[in-house]
Amino acid sequence: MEEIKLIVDSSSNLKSDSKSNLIVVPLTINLGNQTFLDNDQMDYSAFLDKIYENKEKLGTSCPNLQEWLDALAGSKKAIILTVTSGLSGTYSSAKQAVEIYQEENPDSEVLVLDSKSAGPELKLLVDKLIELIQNTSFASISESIKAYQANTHLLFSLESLHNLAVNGRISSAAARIAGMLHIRMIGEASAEGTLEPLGKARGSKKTVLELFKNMEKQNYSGGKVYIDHVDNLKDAKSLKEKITEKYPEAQIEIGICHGLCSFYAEKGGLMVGFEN
Ligand code: X90
Repeated sequence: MEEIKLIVDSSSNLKSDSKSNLIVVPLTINLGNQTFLDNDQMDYSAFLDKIYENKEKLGTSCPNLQEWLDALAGSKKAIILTVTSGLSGTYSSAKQAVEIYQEENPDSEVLVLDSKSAGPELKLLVDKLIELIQNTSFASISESIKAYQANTHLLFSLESLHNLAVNGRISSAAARIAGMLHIRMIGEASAEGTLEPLGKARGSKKTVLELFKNMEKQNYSGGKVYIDHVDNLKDAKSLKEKITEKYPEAQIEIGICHGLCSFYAEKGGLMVGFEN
């Protein structure tokens, strides 16, 4: 097996794992004049409270070139998977870093992939990449992962769109829903990797039902599912139960949103990555 480094940014809600040669590069969250690196040392729930205490300017920034270069250091072959280029400069900063890396290491090969998504859909892609690294040649990974990606999706429900709206990451149509009290927006990552509203729901039961309905609309039929939540284990569990009722064999894992996804999906948010 070739030694291939797998590098993903922290929008994936994953932790670095030396067993799979996986390195997670952090994005940064800025609350007023405080800066938080979205890494393993972050206390996500304390961070969440800070977001809501903070009345100053809130924002995020993509990893800088040095962070990518540090992650790439020493590798002959590497794969970088990033959060959607439709909402973040992360993909383009990774591309720039790779250019610099390859000038210094002309015989290195680096594949940079745009997930067109965030959170749990990246977990599916990382699982598949680990499998491909073990079973196929480096040259064929790009095509295989793109074929897989055509059959993975991201749905989400959001109780607040405040942080997405103030940072200009959603359209004006979606921003209008942001003002509605007690309404959750159900949405999907579009093919271009932007946030696409699909509908609204009131209360946990309706939200879970809507998410499940939309999964089936997108041809879900028992594939692998990752559900990442922001302080909302209850609804994550109900969704898991709902899926399991109809698809008892489905492999479903519940996880938590790390800093970047917590910042944008906000308290109560659910993100659902699934295969169809
Ligand atoms: O500062 C930056 O470059 C980071 C910007 C990232 C913005 C997207 C993060 C999304 C997190 C919110 C709900 C899912 C929307 C996904 C649509 C593709 C989660």
